[in-house]
Amino acid sequence: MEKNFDWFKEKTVYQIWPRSFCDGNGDGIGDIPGIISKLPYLHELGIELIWLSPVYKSPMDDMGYDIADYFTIDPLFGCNEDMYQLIREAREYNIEIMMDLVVNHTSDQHLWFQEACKSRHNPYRNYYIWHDPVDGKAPTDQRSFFLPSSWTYHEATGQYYYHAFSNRQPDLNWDNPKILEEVYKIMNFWLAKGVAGFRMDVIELIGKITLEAKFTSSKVHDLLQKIFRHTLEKREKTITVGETGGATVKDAILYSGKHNELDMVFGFEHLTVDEEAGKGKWAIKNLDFIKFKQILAQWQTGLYKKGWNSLYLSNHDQPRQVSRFIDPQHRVAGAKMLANTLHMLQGTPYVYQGEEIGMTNFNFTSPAQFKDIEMLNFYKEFITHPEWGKERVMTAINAKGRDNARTPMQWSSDIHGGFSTVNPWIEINPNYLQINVASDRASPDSIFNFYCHVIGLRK
Ligand code: TEU
Ligand code: CA
Repeated sequence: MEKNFDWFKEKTVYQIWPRSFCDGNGDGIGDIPGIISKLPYLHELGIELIWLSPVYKSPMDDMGYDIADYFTIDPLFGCNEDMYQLIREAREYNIEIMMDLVVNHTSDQHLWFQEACKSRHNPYRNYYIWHDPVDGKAPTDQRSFFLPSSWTYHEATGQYYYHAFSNRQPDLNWDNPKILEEVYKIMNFWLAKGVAGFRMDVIELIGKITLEAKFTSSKVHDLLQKIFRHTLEKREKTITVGETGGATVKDAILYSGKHNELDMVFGFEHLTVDEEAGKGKWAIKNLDFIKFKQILAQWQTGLYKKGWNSLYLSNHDQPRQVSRFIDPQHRVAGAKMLANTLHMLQGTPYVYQGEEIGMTNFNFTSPAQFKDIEMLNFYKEFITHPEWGKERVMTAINAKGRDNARTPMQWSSDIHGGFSTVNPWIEINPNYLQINVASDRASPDSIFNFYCHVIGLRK
């Protein structure tokens, strides 16, 4: 079989964050039957690939990016049969599904971690990263993405375990060859069920050198080549995209240029132009448009004939692009300008749910409205911080908080925006009365009709 590396190059990917896309069973939470009911909509938009954020069993500490069972769909989203039906029915619309592979860490509810915590000699102990206390404290002063420390002390066995994210997302120990075997099984299971490929969550971090944690090494390329050979290589048409927050153009060429690791990666460089260098997402500053254009150009020229680009401005971790890049009074024209800019570049474009109708950030006024662990922890830790305080924290959250992108999809001006028949799990943006699919569909000059046009043009 000759592997086809080009089959996806005229296609556009639509990212669905399932909890907020469409509620099919009236419990206020998006689900797979809801997604199935919207396949005709995605077909009308011209979509031919879906990146589906995690739908596996999870305690939802990080909204599904903390997986407790990689082979079972969480009952909140439906059952395995629903997933197989989605794969089948999507194909009838010439749409393939990419699932989200989250294997830098598991949930602390995963069987492996439950076993690992039973004793230092449990066979699953070194599926994770454990260290003795150093001078009675955590082994390093490494911060995690969501907490002041990346280490949590486990009383019962007297050691710390490492977690790059929440303490309920223990990192897997990729120095243990058994982890590769487990990941082959997970990927081959879903590939056999008919998924076309995967978006790979924080995949650069599996190359971390323990203790420095965030520092990545060439190890990630060696691991990805092994994964490619044991799962994707023998299949004619697959697609993968790696989430590589720290990647440069050079890294992107290594990941995507030799057709033996990934097809493309998500870089973040172009999305750091509104934060103070090296200070992280919450240290907001005026967006530097010149730098934004330069970075897009560098990735275009740098990857030309050497690798492949992903093209995105939005996802479930980023604020709504029209609120980030455009003055409110120019929302419609601005949304079209961003779409035109992105879709006329070389690479694979990603449309995040709601972007195609110009959905905006929410205006949070109280932490009672927050659902995202990153926002809740940031608020809790920094409102008492001498340099921050409540006002600066709320300004940063309204600019960059992930829940801005996680409010219910606005389908119509009906109650709850047509997302559900009951109160959604998270507040809907009150502007759903004006900004929704139904009204955009009805007006020829709408953002939605522009997206249909620009996606069609590429094809
Ligand atoms: O995101 C990884 C990542 O880079 C984020 O921590 C990002 O830097 C941050 O959210 C910016 O606000 C992936 C998933 O996309 C994210 O939803 C998960 O929370 C995270 O990994 C852990 O799985
Ligand atoms: Ca539901």
